[in-house]
Order: sequence, then C-alpha cells, then structure tokens
Amino acid sequence: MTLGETAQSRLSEIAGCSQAGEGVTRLPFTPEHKAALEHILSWMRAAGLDVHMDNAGTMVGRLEGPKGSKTLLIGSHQDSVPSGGRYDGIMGIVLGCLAIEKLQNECITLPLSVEVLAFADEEGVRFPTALLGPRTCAGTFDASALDLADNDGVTLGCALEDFGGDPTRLDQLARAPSDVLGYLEAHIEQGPVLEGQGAPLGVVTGICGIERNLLRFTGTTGHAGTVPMADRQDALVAASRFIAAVSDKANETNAIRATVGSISVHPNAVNAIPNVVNFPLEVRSISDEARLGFTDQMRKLGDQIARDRNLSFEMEQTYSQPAVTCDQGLSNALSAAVESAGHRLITLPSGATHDASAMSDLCPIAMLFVRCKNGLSHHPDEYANAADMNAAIDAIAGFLVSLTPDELAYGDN
Ligand code: HGY
Ligand code: MN
Ligand code: MN
Repeated sequence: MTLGETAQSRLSEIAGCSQAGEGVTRLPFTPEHKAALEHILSWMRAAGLDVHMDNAGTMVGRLEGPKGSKTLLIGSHQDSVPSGGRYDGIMGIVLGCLAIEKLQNECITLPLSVEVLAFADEEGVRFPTALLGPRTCAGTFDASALDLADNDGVTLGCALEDFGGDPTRLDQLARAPSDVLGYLEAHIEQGPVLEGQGAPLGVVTGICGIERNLLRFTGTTGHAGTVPMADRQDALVAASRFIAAVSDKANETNAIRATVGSISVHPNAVNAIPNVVNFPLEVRSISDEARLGFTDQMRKLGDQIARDRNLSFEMEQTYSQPAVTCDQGLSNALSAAVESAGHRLITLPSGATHDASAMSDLCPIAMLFVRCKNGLSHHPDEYANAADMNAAIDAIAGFLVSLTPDELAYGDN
C-alpha cells in the first residue's frame, strides 16, 4: 500500500466523523470534532510525534530536532463546511503526518524540529469568526471573538472550554517568530487549474484577500395590487439591478471574484412591495488594490441605483483580510522538491483563503496544492486521487530534507 493509498484510506475513515447527511459536516468543538481528534492522534503517533491538544483546540504533534534548531510548522484545519468534501483542510494534516512517517521509516533525521498542527476552525461556519488556531499561534487573536455565538447561542469561549480548551490562556499560545522557520500547508486546490494542466501538484504564489460588506436597500412597502408601477420604491428590484451589475462588472476582469451568497427580504409577502432588502457582498482578489477599487465602485453603483429610484442605500464592512504572498525562499525549496519528485512545476495563486493566511503574521509561509477532480470543493463530490497525494507526500518529505541547517540556526532572523 503506498502512502498515498494510506492517506486515501485515512481520509475515508475520518470522513465518518460527520453529522448525518450528504458529504462531510464537521464543525469545531462538536462531538464530530472530538471523534476526529482520535484519528488525528493516531496519525501523529504513527509518525512518531509527541502529541497534545492546546488551549485553542489545536492538536499539536511535535518531532524534536537538534537542540536549539528552529521549527518548521505544517498544518491545516480539521473542520469542514456543511455537506463539504473529504479533503478540504484535513488532507493537509494527513499528508504532513505521512511525510514525517516516510522520513522516519527511511531513518532520515531532520536538521530541525517539525510540528503538525490540526487547527479546529478555519471555515468560520459555526461562529461568525475564523482562524482561531493560527491566530493564537501568531498572537493576533482578538479575544472579543470569544463572545461570538453560534445559532444556538453558545459562545465560542463556552464551546472551547467545554471541549477541553482554556479561553483564558490563549495569549500564552503565541509562538516566538525566532523559533519558527516557516509554515507549510498542503491543500486540495479547490479549483480547475492543475487538472487543466494535467499536473498533480502546484506551488502557491499567494493567497487572495477578502472583503465582506453587508448591504441594505430601503424603499417603501405597499399593496402589490394598487400601487402603480411608476410610483414604487421597490427595494428588491433595486437590489436585483445591483446584484446583476456586480456580476457583470466582476466578469469584466479576471482579478475579481464577487459573490452575493444570501439575501433577506421584508416584508417577504407575495402581495406586498418589498421595502427592506439585506444581503452580503463578498469580494476577493490576489490584488488588494483591485479589491478595494472594485468595492468602492460597487458602493458608488449602489448609491446611484438608490438615488435613481428614491430609495436609501447602506454598505457596512463586516470582514476584511488582506492578500498574502508566499515566501520566495520556502517556495523555491518546495518547487525544487516537486521537481525532484519527478513532477512538472506549476505555480498558481489561491482564490480560497487558508490557515496560512493567518500564519503569515507569524512566519514565512508556503503552500502546496494537490489536483482536485473537476475543480469541485465545498461539495460532497470533492476528490483527490491516491497517486497525487503520494506525489505530495514525496514533495513534502523532500522539502523537509532540503532545509539546510544554516537556515535553521536559532534566532538568525
Ligand atoms: O472561504 C474560503 O476561501 C475558505 O474555504 N474558508
Ligand atoms: Mn474550505
Ligand atoms: Mn480549506
């Protein structure tokens, strides 16, 4: 059985740690998360790692290197979106463990310490916040997020405490940058590029930035049968014009991904003119300048549509995350390892965000993408094949071995 096939079998097993229903639904600090940790614990122990769960619910597996050497962190997230796939996040954890297991089996000792980190919550589905694990590592976690609640009114702080974490000691998890050489995340591509290029692996150049705004059009409600069309201040018609224009404008450039993923209408009655419509607008781009410019353009468009129809328009930012660039030195080492493993080198940006986005506040980052069937992700049919995962394990192992001791001299940056 190849290590890629072992990865496939492990991912199939842990996919069972899910709420009932199609695909994988594994949210942070739930029974499904607790069950998944048992599998992750066994993977880390099989790789010879010392394992513990930290106060943020991150499962940490560590292989101690030579005294005073720096640590290379490998990681990704254990959680999924509702009815998601078997690979998003969890793949990076199993591939990290198997790459270290491969080196152990080949009696190769590394000139550095290595850790595998299984972060609890990257998707931000259960709570209106995300990246708890990497932000505690980077010392950038905002403790006010602990008061944010899920749909059942359970706060992040309570859920974390009930799970065995300690929300009062998260600030003690911050790593000293001088101890860390960098962070590597292997992840299914979640897009069609590698499949289109016929390549199993890709080295990521950078991770997109995100901005989310809540938008509101406010008009006047009235009887659907008696108010003449010309006299209406219909908030849903205005929002519809706006949303169609967002898509048209985003289609004019490949630099932008703009999405309206949900909408609420008031009074939401078949025979009443809608007077209040709320919806989120998410804008992503690898270029922060392009993202900010597009969002500003959309704000002006909303004002114009509201003026033309005698409505009011509001737009309030609810989330923002800048684009991050992967470290050139680590990416060069990763690229060399991909080619030494016998694979063509493809480099590409990431339209999805990752734990690496937050880890970039701590240390240099690198990402390795694995080919994704039909580019499908956040979907039950998400799939990566064993041969490609085997190639990734070889590349990660080769990357670890290639990191030269002088780069790892303690405290050299
Ligand atoms: O939204 C994202 O890009 C990630 O999957 N959380
Ligand atoms: Mn995801
Ligand atoms: Mn992910």
